[in-house]
Amino acid sequence: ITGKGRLSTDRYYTHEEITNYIDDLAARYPERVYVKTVGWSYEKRIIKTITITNGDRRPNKKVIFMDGTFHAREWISPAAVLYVIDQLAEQFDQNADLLKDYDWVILPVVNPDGYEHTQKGTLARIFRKTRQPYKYLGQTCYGADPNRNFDFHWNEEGASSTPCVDTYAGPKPFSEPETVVVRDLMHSLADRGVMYLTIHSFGNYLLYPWGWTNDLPETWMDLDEVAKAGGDAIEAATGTVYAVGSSTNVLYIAAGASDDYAFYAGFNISITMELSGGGITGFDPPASKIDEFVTETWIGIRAMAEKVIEK
Ligand code: ING
Ligand code: ZN
Repeated sequence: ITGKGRLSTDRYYTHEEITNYIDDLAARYPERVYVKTVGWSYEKRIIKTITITNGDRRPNKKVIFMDGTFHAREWISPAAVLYVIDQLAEQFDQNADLLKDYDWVILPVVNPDGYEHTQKGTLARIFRKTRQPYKYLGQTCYGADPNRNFDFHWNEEGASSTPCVDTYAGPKPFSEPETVVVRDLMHSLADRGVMYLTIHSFGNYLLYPWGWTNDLPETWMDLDEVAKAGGDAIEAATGTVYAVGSSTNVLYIAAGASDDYAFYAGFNISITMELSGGGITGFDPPASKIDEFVTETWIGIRAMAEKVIEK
Protein backbone atom coordinates (compact mmCIF):
# COMPACT_ATOMS: atom_id res chain seq x y z
CA ILE A 1 0.00 0.00 0.00
CA THR A 2 2.86 2.33 -0.80
CA GLY A 3 1.63 5.82 -1.43
CA LYS A 4 -2.09 6.18 -1.83
CA GLY A 5 -4.34 6.09 1.14
CA ARG A 6 -4.03 5.58 4.85
CA LEU A 7 -1.03 4.38 6.75
CA SER A 8 -0.84 0.69 7.52
CA THR A 9 0.23 -0.25 11.04
CA ASP A 10 0.31 -3.97 10.38
CA ARG A 11 3.85 -4.01 9.01
CA TYR A 12 7.11 -2.04 9.01
CA TYR A 13 7.82 0.27 6.08
CA THR A 14 11.06 0.61 4.13
CA HIS A 15 12.73 4.01 3.72
CA GLU A 16 11.41 4.20 0.17
CA GLU A 17 7.86 3.46 1.33
CA ILE A 18 8.14 6.10 4.05
CA THR A 19 9.36 8.65 1.52
CA ASN A 20 6.55 7.76 -0.87
CA TYR A 21 4.02 7.96 1.95
CA ILE A 22 4.97 11.50 2.95
CA ASP A 23 5.22 12.63 -0.69
CA ASP A 24 1.72 11.29 -1.24
CA LEU A 25 0.36 13.14 1.81
CA ALA A 26 1.86 16.39 0.51
CA ALA A 27 0.23 15.80 -2.88
CA ARG A 28 -3.14 15.09 -1.28
CA TYR A 29 -3.07 18.03 1.16
CA PRO A 30 -1.09 20.70 -0.71
CA GLU A 31 -2.59 23.52 1.33
CA ARG A 32 -1.51 22.06 4.69
CA VAL A 33 1.38 19.63 4.16
CA TYR A 34 4.80 20.18 2.55
CA VAL A 35 7.72 17.85 1.97
CA LYS A 36 11.25 19.20 1.65
CA THR A 37 14.53 17.49 0.80
CA VAL A 38 16.96 18.42 3.57
CA GLY A 39 19.97 16.34 2.59
CA TRP A 40 21.47 12.98 1.68
CA SER A 41 22.91 10.16 3.71
CA TYR A 42 26.48 8.87 3.32
CA GLU A 43 25.24 6.32 0.75
CA LYS A 44 23.26 9.09 -0.97
CA ARG A 45 19.78 8.17 0.15
CA ILE A 46 17.41 11.10 0.24
CA ILE A 47 16.49 12.65 3.60
CA LYS A 48 13.18 14.55 3.71
CA THR A 49 11.15 16.43 6.27
CA ILE A 50 7.39 16.71 6.25
CA THR A 51 5.89 19.91 7.65
CA ILE A 52 2.30 19.75 8.81
CA THR A 53 0.37 22.98 9.32
CA ASN A 54 -3.27 24.02 9.62
CA GLY A 55 -3.04 25.82 6.28
CA ASP A 56 -3.40 29.35 7.61
CA ARG A 57 0.05 30.21 6.17
CA ARG A 58 0.83 32.47 9.08
CA PRO A 59 4.61 33.06 8.96
CA ASN A 60 6.85 32.47 11.96
CA LYS A 61 4.52 30.19 13.84
CA LYS A 62 6.11 28.24 16.65
CA VAL A 63 7.59 24.87 15.78
CA ILE A 64 7.60 21.38 17.23
CA PHE A 65 10.46 19.42 15.65
CA MET A 66 10.38 15.64 15.83
CA ASP A 67 12.67 13.02 14.34
CA GLY A 68 12.99 9.25 14.25
CA THR A 69 15.28 6.42 13.18
CA PHE A 70 18.57 7.75 14.52
CA HIS A 71 19.38 4.13 15.27
CA ALA A 72 19.01 1.60 12.48
CA ARG A 73 17.61 -1.30 14.48
CA GLU A 74 14.94 0.67 16.35
CA TRP A 75 12.19 -0.13 13.86
CA ILE A 76 9.30 0.97 16.04
CA SER A 77 10.66 4.53 15.81
CA PRO A 78 9.74 5.27 12.16
CA ALA A 79 6.45 3.42 12.67
CA ALA A 80 5.56 5.70 15.58
CA VAL A 81 6.66 8.84 13.76
CA LEU A 82 4.54 7.89 10.74
CA TYR A 83 1.57 7.42 13.03
CA VAL A 84 2.02 10.94 14.42
CA ILE A 85 2.13 12.23 10.84
CA ASP A 86 -1.03 10.30 10.03
CA GLN A 87 -2.83 11.72 13.06
CA LEU A 88 -1.84 15.34 12.35
CA ALA A 89 -2.49 15.20 8.61
CA GLU A 90 -5.36 12.75 8.15
CA GLN A 91 -7.08 13.20 11.55
CA PHE A 92 -6.63 16.94 11.32
CA ASP A 93 -10.09 17.79 12.67
CA GLN A 94 -9.40 15.99 15.95
CA ASN A 95 -5.96 17.59 16.32
CA ALA A 96 -6.48 21.13 15.08
CA ASP A 97 -5.61 22.44 18.57
CA LEU A 98 -2.07 21.11 18.12
CA LEU A 99 -1.62 23.07 14.87
CA LYS A 100 -3.30 26.38 15.68
CA ASP A 101 -0.12 28.24 16.72
CA TYR A 102 2.39 25.52 15.85
CA ASP A 103 3.83 23.92 12.75
CA TRP A 104 5.16 20.39 13.15
CA VAL A 105 8.39 19.66 11.28
CA ILE A 106 9.02 15.92 11.19
CA LEU A 107 12.03 13.95 9.93
CA PRO A 108 10.96 10.29 9.98
CA VAL A 109 14.28 8.67 9.00
CA VAL A 110 17.51 10.34 10.10
CA ASN A 111 19.62 7.26 9.26
CA PRO A 112 18.25 5.64 6.09
CA ASP A 113 21.50 3.76 5.29
CA GLY A 114 21.49 2.03 8.65
CA TYR A 115 17.75 1.36 8.49
CA GLU A 116 18.04 -0.26 5.05
CA HIS A 117 21.02 -2.30 6.23
CA THR A 118 19.00 -3.83 9.07
CA GLN A 119 16.65 -5.32 6.50
CA LYS A 120 19.46 -7.55 5.16
CA GLY A 121 19.31 -10.50 7.56
CA THR A 122 19.55 -11.61 11.17
CA LEU A 123 23.03 -10.27 11.90
CA ALA A 124 22.38 -6.97 10.14
CA ARG A 125 19.07 -6.66 12.00
CA ILE A 126 20.79 -5.53 15.23
CA PHE A 127 22.99 -2.87 13.58
CA ARG A 128 22.75 0.54 15.33
CA LYS A 129 24.92 3.13 13.57
CA THR A 130 25.30 4.99 10.26
CA ARG A 131 27.13 3.29 7.35
CA GLN A 132 30.21 5.40 6.68
CA PRO A 133 33.21 2.99 6.76
CA TYR A 134 36.05 3.50 9.22
CA LYS A 135 39.37 1.61 9.15
CA TYR A 136 40.60 0.22 12.45
CA LEU A 137 43.61 -2.06 12.96
CA GLY A 138 43.48 -3.31 9.39
CA GLN A 139 39.75 -4.00 9.37
CA THR A 140 36.79 -1.91 8.27
CA CYS A 141 33.96 -1.15 10.66
CA TYR A 142 30.84 0.66 9.63
CA GLY A 143 29.32 3.79 11.02
CA ALA A 144 29.40 6.19 13.90
CA ASP A 145 26.67 6.41 16.54
CA PRO A 146 24.65 9.40 15.33
CA ASN A 147 23.51 9.95 18.92
CA ARG A 148 27.10 10.46 20.07
CA ASN A 149 28.16 12.60 17.09
CA PHE A 150 26.77 16.04 18.05
CA ASP A 151 29.17 18.82 18.94
CA PHE A 152 28.24 19.46 22.53
CA HIS A 153 30.72 18.03 25.02
CA TRP A 154 31.44 15.60 22.21
CA ASN A 155 33.03 12.28 23.23
CA GLU A 156 33.54 13.37 26.83
CA GLU A 157 31.42 10.66 28.47
CA GLY A 158 29.52 7.51 27.53
CA ALA A 159 30.92 7.29 24.02
CA SER A 160 33.78 5.39 22.38
CA SER A 161 36.74 6.45 20.22
CA THR A 162 36.93 2.96 18.71
CA PRO A 163 35.20 2.61 15.32
CA CYS A 164 34.09 -0.97 15.90
CA VAL A 165 32.04 -0.10 19.00
CA ASP A 166 28.29 0.61 18.92
CA THR A 167 28.70 3.97 20.67
CA TYR A 168 31.56 5.20 18.43
CA ALA A 169 31.41 9.00 18.58
CA GLY A 170 32.96 9.36 15.10
CA PRO A 171 36.42 10.78 14.26
CA LYS A 172 35.17 14.29 14.94
CA PRO A 173 31.86 15.99 15.81
CA PHE A 174 29.41 15.97 12.88
CA SER A 175 31.52 13.51 10.90
CA GLU A 176 28.27 11.96 9.61
CA PRO A 177 26.23 13.70 6.90
CA GLU A 178 23.05 12.58 8.68
CA THR A 179 23.84 14.46 11.90
CA VAL A 180 24.82 17.54 9.88
CA VAL A 181 21.30 17.47 8.40
CA VAL A 182 19.72 17.38 11.87
CA ARG A 183 22.06 20.07 13.21
CA ASP A 184 21.29 22.43 10.32
CA LEU A 185 17.56 21.86 10.75
CA MET A 186 17.81 22.59 14.47
CA HIS A 187 19.62 25.86 13.84
CA SER A 188 17.21 26.90 11.09
CA LEU A 189 14.24 26.23 13.39
CA ALA A 190 15.70 27.26 16.75
CA ASP A 191 14.19 30.76 16.91
CA ARG A 192 10.69 29.31 16.37
CA GLY A 193 11.38 25.95 17.97
CA VAL A 194 9.66 25.22 21.24
CA MET A 195 9.95 21.46 21.56
CA TYR A 196 12.31 18.84 20.13
CA LEU A 197 11.28 15.20 20.31
CA THR A 198 13.48 12.32 19.18
CA ILE A 199 12.03 8.83 19.04
CA HIS A 200 14.18 5.81 19.99
CA SER A 201 13.59 2.35 21.41
CA PHE A 202 13.44 0.61 23.73
CA GLY A 203 12.78 0.66 27.47
CA ASN A 204 9.91 3.09 28.12
CA TYR A 205 11.79 6.22 29.09
CA LEU A 206 11.12 9.92 28.69
CA LEU A 207 14.57 11.47 28.94
CA TYR A 208 15.68 15.07 29.01
CA PRO A 209 19.04 16.90 29.26
CA TRP A 210 21.63 16.59 30.34
CA GLY A 211 23.12 13.43 28.96
CA TRP A 212 26.71 14.65 29.25
CA THR A 213 26.69 15.39 33.00
CA ASN A 214 24.87 14.42 36.18
CA ASP A 215 23.92 18.04 36.70
CA LEU A 216 20.43 19.13 35.77
CA PRO A 217 19.76 22.20 33.61
CA GLU A 218 18.41 25.24 35.44
CA THR A 219 14.98 24.75 33.86
CA TRP A 220 14.77 21.04 34.57
CA MET A 221 11.37 21.47 36.22
CA ASP A 222 9.87 22.63 32.91
CA LEU A 223 11.35 19.61 31.15
CA ASP A 224 10.12 17.32 33.90
CA GLU A 225 6.62 18.75 33.80
CA VAL A 226 6.27 18.13 30.05
CA ALA A 227 7.82 14.66 30.13
CA LYS A 228 5.67 13.65 33.11
CA ALA A 229 2.55 14.82 31.26
CA GLY A 230 3.45 12.36 28.52
CA GLY A 231 4.20 9.52 30.90
CA ASP A 232 1.07 10.10 32.98
CA ALA A 233 -1.17 10.16 29.89
CA ILE A 234 0.24 6.87 28.64
CA GLU A 235 -0.07 5.18 32.02
CA ALA A 236 -3.66 6.37 32.43
CA ALA A 237 -4.63 5.10 28.98
CA THR A 238 -2.71 1.82 28.73
CA GLY A 239 -1.01 1.04 32.04
CA THR A 240 2.44 1.23 30.45
CA VAL A 241 4.81 3.02 32.85
CA TYR A 242 7.48 5.35 31.46
CA ALA A 243 10.43 6.34 33.66
CA VAL A 244 10.94 10.11 33.54
CA GLY A 245 14.14 12.04 34.23
CA SER A 246 17.43 13.29 32.86
CA SER A 247 19.23 10.77 30.62
CA THR A 248 22.20 10.55 32.98
CA ASN A 249 20.14 10.09 36.11
CA VAL A 250 17.55 7.67 34.72
CA LEU A 251 19.55 5.69 32.13
CA TYR A 252 23.26 6.39 31.66
CA ILE A 253 25.70 9.18 30.93
CA ALA A 254 26.22 9.87 27.20
CA ALA A 255 27.64 13.00 25.57
CA GLY A 256 27.00 14.10 21.99
CA ALA A 257 23.31 13.16 21.86
CA SER A 258 20.80 15.12 19.80
CA ASP A 259 18.57 16.15 22.71
CA ASP A 260 21.45 17.86 24.54
CA TYR A 261 22.37 19.66 21.32
CA ALA A 262 18.79 20.79 20.59
CA PHE A 263 18.45 22.13 24.13
CA TYR A 264 21.77 23.99 23.80
CA ALA A 265 20.66 25.30 20.38
CA GLY A 266 17.53 26.88 21.87
CA PHE A 267 14.72 24.34 22.10
CA ASN A 268 13.45 24.92 25.65
CA ILE A 269 11.88 21.48 25.73
CA SER A 270 13.99 18.61 24.41
CA ILE A 271 13.04 15.01 25.02
CA THR A 272 14.25 11.56 23.96
CA MET A 273 11.42 9.04 24.03
CA GLU A 274 12.34 5.36 24.28
CA LEU A 275 9.33 3.34 23.21
CA SER A 276 8.16 -0.13 24.19
CA GLY A 277 10.31 -3.06 23.17
CA GLY A 278 9.59 -6.54 21.87
CA GLY A 279 11.09 -9.62 20.26
CA ILE A 280 14.23 -11.37 21.47
CA THR A 281 16.47 -8.31 21.24
CA GLY A 282 13.90 -5.73 22.30
CA PHE A 283 14.37 -3.88 19.02
CA ASP A 284 12.05 -6.21 17.17
CA PRO A 285 8.44 -6.01 18.28
CA PRO A 286 6.34 -8.33 16.11
CA ALA A 287 4.32 -6.52 13.47
CA SER A 288 1.18 -7.45 15.41
CA LYS A 289 2.35 -5.09 18.18
CA ILE A 290 2.95 -2.02 16.00
CA ASP A 291 -0.57 -0.70 16.30
CA GLU A 292 -0.62 -0.91 20.11
CA PHE A 293 2.82 0.68 20.50
CA VAL A 294 2.36 3.56 18.07
CA THR A 295 -1.05 4.35 19.54
CA GLU A 296 0.35 4.58 23.07
CA THR A 297 3.24 6.69 21.78
CA TRP A 298 0.84 9.12 20.17
CA ILE A 299 -1.08 9.47 23.45
CA GLY A 300 2.16 10.53 25.14
CA ILE A 301 3.28 12.86 22.37
CA ARG A 302 -0.13 14.48 22.21
CA ALA A 303 -0.12 15.09 25.97
CA MET A 304 3.37 16.60 25.85
CA ALA A 305 2.38 18.90 22.99
CA GLU A 306 -0.74 19.98 24.88
CA LYS A 307 1.38 20.79 27.93
CA VAL A 308 3.80 22.85 25.86
CA ILE A 309 0.98 24.67 24.11
CA GLU A 310 -0.85 25.56 27.34
CA LYS A 311 2.35 26.98 28.90
N1 ING B 1 19.13 5.11 23.80
C1 ING B 1 19.73 6.42 23.85
C2 ING B 1 21.17 6.34 23.39
O1 ING B 1 21.51 7.06 22.48
C3 ING B 1 20.10 8.37 25.40
C4 ING B 1 19.61 6.98 25.23
C5 ING B 1 19.48 9.43 24.81
C6 ING B 1 21.20 8.61 26.19
C7 ING B 1 19.94 10.72 25.00
C8 ING B 1 21.66 9.89 26.40
C9 ING B 1 21.03 10.95 25.79
O2 ING B 1 21.96 5.57 23.95
C10 ING B 1 18.98 4.37 22.67
N2 ING B 1 18.19 3.29 22.75
O3 ING B 1 19.51 4.66 21.65
ZN1 ZN C 1 18.37 4.76 19.91
